[in-house]
Amino acid sequence: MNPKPKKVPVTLVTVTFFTFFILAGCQEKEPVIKIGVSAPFTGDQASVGLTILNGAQLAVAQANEHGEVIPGYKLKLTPIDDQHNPTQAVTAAKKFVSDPAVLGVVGHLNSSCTKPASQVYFDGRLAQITPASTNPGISKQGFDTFFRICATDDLQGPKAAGFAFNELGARSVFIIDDKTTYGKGLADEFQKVFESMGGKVLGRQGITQGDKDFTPLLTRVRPLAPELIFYGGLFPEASLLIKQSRDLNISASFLGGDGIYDVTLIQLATPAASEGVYATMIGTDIQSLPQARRFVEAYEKKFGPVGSYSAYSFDAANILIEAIRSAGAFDRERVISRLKSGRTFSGILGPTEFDQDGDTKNKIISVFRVKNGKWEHVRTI
Ligand code: ABU
Repeated sequence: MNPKPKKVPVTLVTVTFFTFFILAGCQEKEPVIKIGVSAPFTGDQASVGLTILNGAQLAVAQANEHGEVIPGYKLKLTPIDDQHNPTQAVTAAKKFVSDPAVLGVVGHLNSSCTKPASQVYFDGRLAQITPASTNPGISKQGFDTFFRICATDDLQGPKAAGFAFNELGARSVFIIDDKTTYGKGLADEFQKVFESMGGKVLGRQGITQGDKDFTPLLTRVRPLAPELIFYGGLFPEASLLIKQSRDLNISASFLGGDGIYDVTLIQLATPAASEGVYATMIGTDIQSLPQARRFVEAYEKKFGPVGSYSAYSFDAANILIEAIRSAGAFDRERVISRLKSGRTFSGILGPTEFDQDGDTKNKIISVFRVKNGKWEHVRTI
């Protein structure tokens, strides 16, 4: 009798690899595949971080209602709070990478978190789609695991400068930023273009996230009488800057980026102080998109009003779900290659196609303004 042929090592490796992944999915009560989601879910940025969690949650719930993404497995969303802390974001990324049932991640919010975490995802061969981190440098690191479905600050900053100069008629500005990857980067892009147009920068000051009293800074700004204050940073500090500048009777217009575009800004600054504040946003007005109507209805029913990044997170999760479905197996590398394939994903933001760096080719910047205590879409710029 002929001896059984020995299996070659590569087969053993393959079998072990797939067994490992299949068992990973079976360790739960029911077999699952997971999508991770990470952003600040607690702390002062939670109101925006939760828009990311909720958007992804809706996408996963709808996918499970429509059937199995991979036959035999239920899709599960696994959230980890990064507390907008880069160290926590790296810890979250390591947890996702070390769980073989995780096939993709939606996250993070802050560019200062997304950037260091992207190295972990790259090393762990796990696809990451950020719905909100806009620093352009993140996608220039050569990581084929990184994807982004929003426009970046090398577009947002210049567009904001053009809007300030041409449409607000501002010729002088005082620039404040929060010294983060996002805030400083956006302010740099704004300053470069505003100056190149002939605008005058009367001063620039960095602040620290978590600071509460900006009165000493604003007291120095007041005698300079800038026509505009531009802020690179997020809404918790922006709301205090706005309130405290109005309390000091500073009448300069106030403009910031997508990081200040949140209803919480109006609540914290008060509707009276925030009236007339402008923010650029990395996309269009979701409420105006016919293809987003069902999403808006379903989201509002489940979570209340649609927030800053709800739609971006919903689309990011759906793109991952579609990539997992078409990969057809428990295979991170196949999910990455589906995302890299150049195909068009259709979502509520419209068609999304990723370029060679993983950035969306959808590059839209809008302006919103606070009017009667609400953010109102001014127009796409
Ligand atoms: N894009 C605004 C907030 C997130 C970030 O890029 O840091």
